Amino acid sequence: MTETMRWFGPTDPVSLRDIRQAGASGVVTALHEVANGDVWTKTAIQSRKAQIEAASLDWTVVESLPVHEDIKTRGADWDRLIHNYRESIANLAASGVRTVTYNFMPVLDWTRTDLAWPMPDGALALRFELEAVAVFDLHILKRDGAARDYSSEMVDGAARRFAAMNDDDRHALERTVIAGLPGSEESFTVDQFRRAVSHYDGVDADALRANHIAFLEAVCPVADEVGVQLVVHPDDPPFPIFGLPRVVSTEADVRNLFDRVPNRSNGLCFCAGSFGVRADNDLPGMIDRLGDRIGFLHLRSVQREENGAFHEADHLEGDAGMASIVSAIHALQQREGRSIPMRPDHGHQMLDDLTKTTLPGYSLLGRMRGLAELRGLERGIAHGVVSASRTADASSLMSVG
Ligand code: DNO
Repeated sequence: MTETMRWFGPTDPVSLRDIRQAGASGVVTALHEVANGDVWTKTAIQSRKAQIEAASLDWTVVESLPVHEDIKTRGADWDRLIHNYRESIANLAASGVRTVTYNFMPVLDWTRTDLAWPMPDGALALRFELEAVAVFDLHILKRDGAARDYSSEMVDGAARRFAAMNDDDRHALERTVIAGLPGSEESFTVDQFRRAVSHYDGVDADALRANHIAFLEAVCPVADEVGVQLVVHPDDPPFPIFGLPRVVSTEADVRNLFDRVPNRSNGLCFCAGSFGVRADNDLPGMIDRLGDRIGFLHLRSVQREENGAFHEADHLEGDAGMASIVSAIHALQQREGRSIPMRPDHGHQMLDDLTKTTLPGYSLLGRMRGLAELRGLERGIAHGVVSASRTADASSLMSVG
């Protein structure tokens, strides 16, 4: 794997030097300062690239070139936005940046309900609870018909929970859900969020799928021509929330995209944490079967809990089965003779980072730990030290004390 770390640009509290010392050879970044829908110019791309290279790192992957809501809903501005998207792709290719991540999630990108969930060792993890989403949806957003989307037990539980919250708790939940997590590119007040959700009235899962395909059909020919691979990031979490459809949640969803738009630039960002929330996603099997389309890897593990909740576990723990995933990646790389860019996705807030201002999920030390563990796992597999057997569980290899 080509080891990278995400960097949010010059304002990121984690510096390029930190990333280099953490052991990455490249960064994954975006021109976050460019408004969603505007063209990324050659000059702006070149200048960011030069800054990265001055720190002896590569700009390995773009994450993300955001897809404007008017493309997702096929709104009035579609033609202009597609034109701009194509131009940004061509400009990136001209600067030698050839892997471009995007997502097709309506309104919200990744969503969590608690950004500081204490782990037994005192580190802080990100967590998602469907019941907390229900509290926001039913009692703060007050979305029409929302109660239909939750079980009656959850509706009752949400009512009790809302009643027990004070104003600060309610405000904190609201901000966590809709203020925008790092990289989300969008941030909403409750009114703005309500309006944004209403733009999807009449856009169901089938319509969203059709719009995704129309987007790919419009941009992939240009990407093919200039040698860029577009990699779609799966839905996080991989199921509908706030009544909004989500259509990149399973192997069948992704397979359908490749069947419908076979262009070679149509690729996948395999995010183990996002797909791994669903127990019906067979993660190593997906790597085997979708392998030639995988251009980028997000490695992270979630621990599933009851009632649609999950939290982010240590990279080698939780439900992902990381040893089997890295074994499948190793086999894919051997088969195809390539090294796939990988980033340790998120990390716990731990050690000195507990006293610093950090971006949720993107503090340095937790990700550095993840990168070190994943790198070690891959080296072990490559040297035949770690069994590549699909049943091997990395956590059982040594008892660390
Ligand atoms: C979260 C990230 C996502 C991802 C986008 C890709 O940590 O994985 O925000 O960057 O969905 O467009």
